[in-house]
Amino acid sequence: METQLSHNDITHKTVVLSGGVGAARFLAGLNQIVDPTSICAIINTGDDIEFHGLVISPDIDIVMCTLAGIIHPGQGWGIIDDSDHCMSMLRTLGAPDWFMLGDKDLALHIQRTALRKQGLNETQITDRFRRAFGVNVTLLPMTHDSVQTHINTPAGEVHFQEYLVRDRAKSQITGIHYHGITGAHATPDVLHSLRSATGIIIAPSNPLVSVGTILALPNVRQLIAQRHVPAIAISPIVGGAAIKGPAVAMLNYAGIEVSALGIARHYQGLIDGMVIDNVDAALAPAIEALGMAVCVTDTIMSDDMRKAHLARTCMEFMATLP
Ligand code: FO1
Repeated sequence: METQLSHNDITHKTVVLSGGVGAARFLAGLNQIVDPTSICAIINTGDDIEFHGLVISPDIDIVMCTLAGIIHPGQGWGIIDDSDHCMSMLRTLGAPDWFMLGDKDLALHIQRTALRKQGLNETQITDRFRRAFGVNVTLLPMTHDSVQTHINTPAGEVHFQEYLVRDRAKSQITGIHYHGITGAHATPDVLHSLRSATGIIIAPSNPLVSVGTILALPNVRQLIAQRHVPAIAISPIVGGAAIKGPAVAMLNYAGIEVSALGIARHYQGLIDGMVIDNVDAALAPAIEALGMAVCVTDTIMSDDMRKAHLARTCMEFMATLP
């Protein structure tokens, strides 16, 4: 199968496996400290949902809008200085309003849906959008096939966004499923970027519902495990808690210890090095005993300086790995 993008955009890059907010903040740091055209993000699409007939790709939009400098800084999703006129009108009409689509944000979903109807795939659409926003990092949706993360709860099975946003992550998790994964394929651009990567970084994203979907696509895990370049992961768990999102409940459900050590065990065989926060320094020897190098640093990306610091530390750490 042909790649969609030019080989220049997907060859010899630092490839970052990405979910939403954590990955976006890390990529914003990388964007500051290396040539953005040397970075390629493979982005989870398992959170995608259709709402009001529109195709919504939250993780792609979160990464793209963060790099474009137009993300709502407090939320980490949605657009800065957005309004909600459309949503309040929908509410008046009795339409579902649990998934907030701001007026400016709606433009992305309207245009994505229109381009899909014209026959463009998500790689082409994302590339068009990111160029329009002046983003120089290559953004690759993980697949063109429909993969939807669903969560089983005692009340039944719900879409990931229903679990997270509508039900506020309050339901007990009794299962996590990637619907459609069996017949899904990573895009040719994704596979090419992994084959020719100069280094691979697993962003501090949810290991199950963000990175897990990417790794579940045929050939992706094998390509990473068999690579000849360094690969590292940044722990999304700091001091036994998740920086953002429902990772703790999901890790507990999956029987993965909620610690940087648990994350290291989860990625064992895929990575050469693990980046953990200063507060977890005591876990370093146990992680090293798994056969990987450890970098202990500040992983809290609360401002641009800290994002750049983490990105620089990760690049320097990767350069020390064989
Ligand atoms: N997160 C929320 O907590 N509430 C929302 O209403 C909401 C709407 C939304 C709309 C577009 C979009 O791109 C993201 C949105 N998110 C919202 C974020 C999203 O639910 C998740 O954070 C990601 O899927 C996880 O990465």
